[in-house]
Amino acid sequence: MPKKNSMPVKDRAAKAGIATGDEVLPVDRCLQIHRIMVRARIMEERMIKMSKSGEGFFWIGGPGEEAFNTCLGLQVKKGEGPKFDYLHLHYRNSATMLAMGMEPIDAIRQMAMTWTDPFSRGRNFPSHYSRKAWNVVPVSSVIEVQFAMAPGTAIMQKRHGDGVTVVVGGDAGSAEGDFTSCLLWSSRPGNELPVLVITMNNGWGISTPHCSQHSCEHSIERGKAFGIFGEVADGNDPVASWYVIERAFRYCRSTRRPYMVEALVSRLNGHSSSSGAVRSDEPDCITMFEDRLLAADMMTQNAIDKVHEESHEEIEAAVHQAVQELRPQPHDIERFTYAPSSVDAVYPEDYTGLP
Ligand SMILES: Cc1ncc(C[n+]2csc(CCOP(=O)(O)OP(=O)(O)O)c2C)c(N)n1
Ligand SMILES: [Mg+2]
Repeated sequence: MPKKNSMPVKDRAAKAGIATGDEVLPVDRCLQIHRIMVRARIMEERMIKMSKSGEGFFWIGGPGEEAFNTCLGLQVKKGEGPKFDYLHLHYRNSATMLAMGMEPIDAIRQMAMTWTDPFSRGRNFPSHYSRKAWNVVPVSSVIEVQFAMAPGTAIMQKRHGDGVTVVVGGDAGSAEGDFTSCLLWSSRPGNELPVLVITMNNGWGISTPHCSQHSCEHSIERGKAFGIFGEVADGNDPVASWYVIERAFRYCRSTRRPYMVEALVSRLNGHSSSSGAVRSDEPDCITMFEDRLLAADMMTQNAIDKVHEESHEEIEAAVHQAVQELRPQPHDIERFTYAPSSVDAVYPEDYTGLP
């Protein structure tokens, strides 16, 4: 098991920051995380409005997952190819993408279904990201398939450098066989893989409560059958999340073996726009973090308000621009759908490749 931060108490006290237990997150890091969390939230809330006002058609996303997802994105070894981390995300990872450097307008373009959407050219749901330059493989609406694919990138990574495959999904999805396939493929004796298996447990699968389906409280308990270590994180707490993710990355990177994290998070706007996206009364990671920033004299209320105002301005400008951009045209329908392959030479004009 990876060790916890063992900084002596006197040094920890001298180091200004916000603490959860023994672990302290320094001021600069807290302010960076706070700003990304706020930008992500305001972006998602504006996208919900878009889904209700006709500027978009369907919304699904990550309000409530900002604390954990921001800390994840900031610690990814970002780049293209085998030497960097691979990300098999789910549809609530917008804060991860913002933390990695995504411009909000690109998420909004996908929401508005414009041709300028760099992830799907206006043809996929919002929060269905993909970015080759960052090893972000396309997010699937079919839940949990990413867990069957993740061992594939990890097999290749095991032979190149210290890259880690990160796979993220919800608690309900972990009931599917793909989740168990991932555990099995990641832990074959002598062929263990550097896979960081993350379950975002918001307690719900659309309208089905977690406790009505899972006899074990935490998905990481299932790792025991495969010899995989893991930790449960308070995913609403950026300090706890930061260090759980740091330990998990360090373990996978150095041992080239799998590790599991279950993050307990809130679901703040229901499942998707199909169920109304109405705000719930579950704990809000941003207001809780802001209370701690104020109590630690790290930010004043004015400084917090300024971060919100600046984020609102950034997002409004992005929406204003995105909704004026071109939408896909009928002749675009088959463009960028299939990658060129040797099959095309054998069966020109036939996308199925079948005789
Ligand atoms: C294979 C498959 N089965 C069912 C669905 C319908 N569906 C979409 S989201 C969802 C619930 C997922 O819950 P969870 O995995 O906990 O993720 P959350 O949405 O709570 O983040 C279901 C059943 C689907 N998209 N794909
Ligand atoms: Mg869930």
